[in-house]
Amino acid sequence: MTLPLSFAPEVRTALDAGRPVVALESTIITHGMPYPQNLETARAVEAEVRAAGATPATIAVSGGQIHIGLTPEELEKLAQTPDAMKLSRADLAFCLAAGRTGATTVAATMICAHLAGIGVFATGGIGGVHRGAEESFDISADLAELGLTPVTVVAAGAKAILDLPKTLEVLETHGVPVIAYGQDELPAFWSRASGLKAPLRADSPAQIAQAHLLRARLGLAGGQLIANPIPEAAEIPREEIVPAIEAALAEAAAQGIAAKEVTPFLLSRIFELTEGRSLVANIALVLNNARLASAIAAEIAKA
Ligand code: PSU
Repeated sequence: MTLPLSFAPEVRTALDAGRPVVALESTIITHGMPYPQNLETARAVEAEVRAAGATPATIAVSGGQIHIGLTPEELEKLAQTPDAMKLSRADLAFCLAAGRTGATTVAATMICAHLAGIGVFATGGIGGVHRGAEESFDISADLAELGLTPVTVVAAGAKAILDLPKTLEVLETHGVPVIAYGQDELPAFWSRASGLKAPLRADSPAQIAQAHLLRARLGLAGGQLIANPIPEAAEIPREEIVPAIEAALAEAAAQGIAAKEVTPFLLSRIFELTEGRSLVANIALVLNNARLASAIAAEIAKA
């Protein structure tokens, strides 16, 4: 049985030639942002990767195939499919078997990128330990995946809706290097500051690429999390975003929102509560992550 992977021609060509390729996820498109900003952002992120000299590979599932790179038409269609399955490790194979349409989270995108031979992936923010997890046990499968699958994930930290200290603890348990880029502090998605020191710090794409290659050489399972702070001009300072986060969390609790619905609910409520500012920041941080991921992919391709 051959792998159900369907490559966009430009991605196949780039991989065969050993040129830098950056994987991009699709849950951010279907469940992370409203239409049409989701489509505009997906296009802009791909353009950013190209401008940095790499080839973008947006990953999604449909028709029994994992698509590694989408055509403009496929991207447009996906952006208008909010009821696509939100795929993680648990439901990827089921979605393929059922022939359904699915958008890949960080966890599922890592799996697909690795199968496709892509080592670097850019997103907005990973999932993590939800607040109150001591009661709900709600911990994103993204964390365990980072401990299993050898892909370097560039994100703006974990989303600030989460319990960040507990998220760092779980990543440590899974042996995941959490590397802040260009600062000592762990960034918190919409804000550059979290009040937490990151376990590791890197100041150049070459250093991150070296660590990526050495992990493979050492036979270490799992990936790296690169926590890239949002650009200063786009950030929402912590004291401004925290009230919106608190309000959205209280509403989610009152409405009994659980499991896969939590993150999309919180993101969309924070969007409303900040009158769209959170989305503007989210778009800026994803573009910034796409640039850094492209630079890391270029260094790996060189080596
Ligand atoms: N980054 C964003 N917006 C998003 C996501 C990442 O800027 O919506 C998605 C990713 O797909 C990530 C998911 O895997 O949020 C986390 O969902 P959960 O907390 O349910 O694991």
